[in-house]
Amino acid sequence: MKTAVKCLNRPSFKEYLTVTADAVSSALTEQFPAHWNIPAILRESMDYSLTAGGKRLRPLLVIAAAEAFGGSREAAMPVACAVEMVHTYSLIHDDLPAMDDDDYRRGKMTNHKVYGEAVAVLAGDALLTHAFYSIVQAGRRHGVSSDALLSIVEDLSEMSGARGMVGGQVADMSGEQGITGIEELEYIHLHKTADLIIFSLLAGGRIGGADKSQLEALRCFGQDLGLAFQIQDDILDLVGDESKMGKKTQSDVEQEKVTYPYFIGMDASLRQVEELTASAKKVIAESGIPDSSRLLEIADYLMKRDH
Ligand code: GRG
Repeated sequence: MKTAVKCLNRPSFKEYLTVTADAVSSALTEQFPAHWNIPAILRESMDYSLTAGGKRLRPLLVIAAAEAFGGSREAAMPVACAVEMVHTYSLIHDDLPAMDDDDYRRGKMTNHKVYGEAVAVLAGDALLTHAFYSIVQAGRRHGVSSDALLSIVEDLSEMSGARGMVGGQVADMSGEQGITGIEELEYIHLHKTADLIIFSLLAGGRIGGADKSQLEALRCFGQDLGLAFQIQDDILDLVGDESKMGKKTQSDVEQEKVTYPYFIGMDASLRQVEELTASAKKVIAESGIPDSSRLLEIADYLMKRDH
């Protein structure tokens, strides 16, 4: 009888997640070397949010996509750090009184509650700006081609800017006065959330040497995964609120933030997450990517996440 041959050298997915997240956290601490002359409060404020306990999902996607094509994680790391810095800036700004006015994030005081609004704005600005410096280091230190770097810079400018995450955030804020339908909600999710996920996959693919059709597959994978991630986030928010305040009635849900569960209900939202994840996995499985196993595992992990 044949027995399955277990690859002894291949870390489990859980180990892969932990080791990768730790490596990203450690690389992030090296982004602003001690000998750089930076005002202490700015350094502290950036560091506070960079080390506040994020899941490092976007860096993980950069690294897993690069490795899927045989690219090295060392070469991918500066870009992985770049996307985490953009993500961190967006969270700092999102929490400000002018936007969501939140006091806590990831169980800790928000950046502006600790350092004041002005420093929080500037820490966000500095993280966004430094992301582009970090991308360039992938070329300077690890030989990533200028061609790949140009496309990565172009993608990040587009996907984090007016046509991307910032556009999605503005649509979300305007939409709070009344989102007209699920298409508008999809626009918000696609840009506010999915674009940075798509960016991460494309950047990893470019570092690993993906061809045009493989990049397209990564884009579709990222889009489905990004939407699924945001719907799951909406679901987790609602479930979290329910566990704090008891089960909500349909009318409670209707008076709240306009989300997928608001439009289509909880069961249909859960089904949507499953369908989008299945469609994301299908596109990757059929793409001819040399080793897509980690990407597929990430899709399953995100669908089952509880925070
Ligand atoms: C201020 C320009 C600007 C944009 C803000 C990211 C964002 C856009 C707003 C945060 C609010 C929110 C719920 C956004 C949707 C994206 C999302 C689910 C972010 C949280 O990402 P995780 O779960 O966060 O990866 P961690 O804490 O793990 O890093």
